[in-house]
Amino acid sequence: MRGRFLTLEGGEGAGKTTLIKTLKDWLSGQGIDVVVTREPGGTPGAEVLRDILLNGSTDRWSPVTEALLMYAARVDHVERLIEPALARGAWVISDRFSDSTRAYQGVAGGVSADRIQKIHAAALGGFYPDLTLILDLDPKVGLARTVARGEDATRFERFDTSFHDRLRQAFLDIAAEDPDRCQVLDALDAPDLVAEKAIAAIETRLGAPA
Ligand code: T5A
Repeated sequence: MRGRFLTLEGGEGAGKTTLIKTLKDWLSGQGIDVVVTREPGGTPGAEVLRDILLNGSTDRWSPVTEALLMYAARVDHVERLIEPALARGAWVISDRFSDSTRAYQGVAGGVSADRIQKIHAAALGGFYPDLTLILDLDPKVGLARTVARGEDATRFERFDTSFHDRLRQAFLDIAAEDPDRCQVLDALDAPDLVAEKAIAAIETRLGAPA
C-alpha cells in the first residue's frame, strides 16, 4: 500500500523540527516505516541548492529566482527520495514543502500566486501532500526561539519584521483556501500539547496509521 506524505509548515522557529521528532517516534512505535526529510534539501543535490539559498546576503537572489531554485531542489527531492519512499509504503514527513514557496517567495516575496502555481504544475503536476500541519506563531516569538538556539541566522531569518508578519498571514490563508489538506496548530502551546493535537489531527484526517 502507498504510504502517506505529511508536511509541516510555518514561520521561523515555530517548532517543526521538535514536532517531527515526536511524530517519528509515534509512527515508528506502531511499526510504520518513517522517512524524515526537509526542504530545501533532502537529497545530495537538493542540499547543495539549500546551501546557496540559505547563505549570503538577503538580496542574493530575487524572489522568482528563489522560487525556481526551490523547485529545482524539490523535483530532485520528490523524484529521488519522496516518491520511492511512498511507493514502498513508507510515511514521509517533510519539514517544509510547496506551501513554503507560496508563502515565502509568493506572498511575502511578491511572486504572484498564479506564477507559483504554474511553476508547481510544470515541475510536479498534481503532486501535493496528503496532510499539512501549519504551526502558527507570532513571528516575534519564533524568531526569539531561533536566536536563543544560538545558531547563525539564515538569509530568511534576517528579512525584516513586515516580511515575517506577511508570512504568518500567508500560511493562515493557505489553510483557509485548502481546509481538506491543512490543519492549523497553535505553536505557542507547550511541545507535548502541540504533539498531542498533531497526532489527533493525523488520526482524524488520515485514519489510524497501519
Ligand atoms: N524556504 C523554504 C523558502 O523560503 N521557500 C521554500 O520553498 C522552502 C522549502 C529553511 C528556510 O528556507 C525557507 C524557509 C526557511 O527560512 P531552516 O533553517 O530549515 O530554513 O528554517 P526553519 O524551517 O524555519 O526551521 P527552524 O529550525 O528555524 O525552526 P523549526 O524547525 O520550526 O523550530 P524548532 O523545532 O527547531 O524549534 C526552535 C526552538 O524553539 C524550541 C526548540 O527547542 C528550539 O530551541 N521550541 C519550543 N519552545 C517552546 N514551545 C514550543 N512548543 C517549542 N517548540 C520548539
